[in-house]
Amino acid sequence: MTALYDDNNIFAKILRGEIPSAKVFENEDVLVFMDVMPQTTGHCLVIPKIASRNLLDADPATLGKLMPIVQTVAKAAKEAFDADGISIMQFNEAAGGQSVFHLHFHVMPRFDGVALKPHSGTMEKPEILAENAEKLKKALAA
Ligand code: DGP
Repeated sequence: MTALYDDNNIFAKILRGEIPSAKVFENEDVLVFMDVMPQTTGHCLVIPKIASRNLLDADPATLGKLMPIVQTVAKAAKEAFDADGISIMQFNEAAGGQSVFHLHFHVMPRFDGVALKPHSGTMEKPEILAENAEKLKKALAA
């Protein structure tokens, strides 16, 4: 049986402004913000504003609005953090590694020879997240 969207998830709360986040970009369909437990410097998340649990229930039209932003943010993140590459990750259901049940794409700057930190590991300091959000905003504006 397919699980339903629960609007008490943490990203729905971020979208409603009920909890803070280090925002990078926003339009009427998409929000980009820093991952609070980054696996790499500059790790951010791209989410649709519309309620979608994950890739499995998302309307293709939602993906159509999201994916160009994933690409733009990936390019900007490579510049902003002088990265050697970018990993895009996306998990579906607990068995697929998902822990927050609102569709999101991870954008992770990668550096030669540097392994990713653990998934959902250590919380980053708010000031570092804010600093990295600013770097990414600047690269997006360039
Ligand atoms: P996953 O659902 O497994 O793709 O991972 C969820 C990601 O969301 C994980 O990298 C940690 C991050 N995360 C969890 N809670 C919060 C939060 O309250 N704020 C932010 N910015 N990120 C969060």
